[in-house]
Amino acid sequence: MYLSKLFIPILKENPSEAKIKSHQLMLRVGMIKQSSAGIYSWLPLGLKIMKKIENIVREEQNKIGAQELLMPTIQSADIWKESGRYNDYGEEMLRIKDRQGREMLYGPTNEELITEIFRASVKSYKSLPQSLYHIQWKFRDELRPRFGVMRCREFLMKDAYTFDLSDEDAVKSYNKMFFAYLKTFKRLGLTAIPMAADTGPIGGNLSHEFIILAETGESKIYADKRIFEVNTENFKLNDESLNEMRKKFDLYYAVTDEKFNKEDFDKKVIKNNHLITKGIEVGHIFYFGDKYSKPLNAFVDLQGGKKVAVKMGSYGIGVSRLVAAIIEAKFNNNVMKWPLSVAPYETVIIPMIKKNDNSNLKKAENLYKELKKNNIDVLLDDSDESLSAKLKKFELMGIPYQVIVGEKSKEDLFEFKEIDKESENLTIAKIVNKVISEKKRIDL
Ligand code: 5CA
Repeated sequence: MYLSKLFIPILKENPSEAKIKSHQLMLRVGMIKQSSAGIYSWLPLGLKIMKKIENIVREEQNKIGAQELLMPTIQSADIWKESGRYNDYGEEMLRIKDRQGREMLYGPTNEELITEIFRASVKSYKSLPQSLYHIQWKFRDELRPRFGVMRCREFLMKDAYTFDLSDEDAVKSYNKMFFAYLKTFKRLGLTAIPMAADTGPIGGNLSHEFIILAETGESKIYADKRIFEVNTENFKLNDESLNEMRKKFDLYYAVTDEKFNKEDFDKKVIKNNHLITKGIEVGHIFYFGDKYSKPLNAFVDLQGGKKVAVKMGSYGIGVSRLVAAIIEAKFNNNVMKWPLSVAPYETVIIPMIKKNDNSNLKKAENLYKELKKNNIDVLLDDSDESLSAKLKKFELMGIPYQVIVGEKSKEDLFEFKEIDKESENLTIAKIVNKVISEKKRIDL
C-alpha cells in the first residue's frame, strides 16, 4: 500500500482527554475515533491490527477443534427470561423494543443463545463433546466506560462454549481452552498469566482470568512469582499432558483480588517471592456445569434412555481490548511497538524524495514489488515530507522494520533498520530473507 492513498488521520499532539498511553496513541495515529461515550469507530489502521489479532485468536481456536459460527448481536429477551438472567443482569444490559413491542436486547454475552441453538438439534450423548465459538460485537452499558477501547460499551469478543457429558470431560475441554489461550497470547507477543478468578454474573465455580501485567490495568493480582516459570512449550495437546499443565499452574498461588485470601497467601507463597501488582484482563474462562442447560432444558439421552443436562463452560477473549492491551504492554517513550504478528505493516519503505529527482522513489518501488511478491505486508511512504518527519511518524506507529532509501543506499544496498536496533546496509534479497525468516520463527 502507498501511504498517499491511505486514510490515516494522524494528530500533531497527544490528545489531552486520554488518560492512558494506549488510548492517547490510538487516537494520535488515527486508529479509532470516538462516536459516542464508550462507542468507537475503527479506522483503517486500527481495524487492520484488530483483524490480525482476530485471525490469530481464530487459528488457535480452530487448532483445538472449536468450530466457528456466528450468532446475531440482537437477541430476544425470551431466552434470558428462561435462564433467569433477564432481571439479574441489571442496567449493563441494553434493552430494546422492536416495532411489535417485543422485548429484545443487544447481547452482552451468549450463554443463553448458544444453549438454545444446541438444544434444538443435539439430543444424544453420541454428538458430544461439542465446542463452538464466534467473534462478534457485544454491548455492555458500563457505568464508567474509560481508557478508550479498554473498557468501552461496544466491543469485539471471541466467546466459545463447550458441551460435555460429565464434569470430568468438561474439565478436559476447559484445559484445552486454557492451553489455546496461552498459545494465543504468546503469538500476540504477550505473557498472560492465568489467575484463579471470581465468576461474577456468568456463574459457576471454576474460573481463570488471563492477565497481562501493566501499571494501568484495572485488575489487582496476587501471585507467586514462580508461576512465570511454567513453560507452556513443555505440554502437548492431549488430555494427559494438559492435565499435567493445569497441575503445574495450580502449584502456585495466583489470584485476582476478589479471590484473595491473606491466610492462603501467607501459607503458600514463599517469603519475598510474591508479586502484588496490577494487570489487564485479556481473557476469562468459566466452568459452570448445568447452570444454563438445566433451566434452558438442554438435555441429552444416555445409552440406557436416561437424560442428563449437558455440562457447559464459556470462554471469552477481549479482541478489541487486546489492541490497547498490546500497546500498553509494549510502548516505550511515547511510541508504539507492535510485535510482528500484529503490526499494521510488517515493513515500511521510506524513500528520501528530492525535488526533480525521483530515482529514490523508483528504487523504493522496485523494493516494494519484491517484498509484495514475497507476501510481506509492506507500506511505501511516497509523500513529499522531509525524511525526519517521515521517520518520526513511523517511529510513533511502531512498525517493526524500516527500509530507508536515501543517502546510505548505494547501488544495490539499502539501509535496513529494525526497531530499537542499529541500522545495517543490506541487499533486497537479504532484507526479504530477514523478514521472512522472522515470520517463520513466530509461526506466521
Ligand atoms: N461469557 C463469558 C465468557 S465467553 C464472558 O462474557 N466473559 S467476560 O465478561 O469476562 O468477558 C470476556 C472478555 O471480554 C474479558 O476478559 C475482556 O477481555 C473483554 N471485555 C469485557 N468487558 C469489556 C469492555 N467493557 N470493554 C472491552 N472489553 C471487555
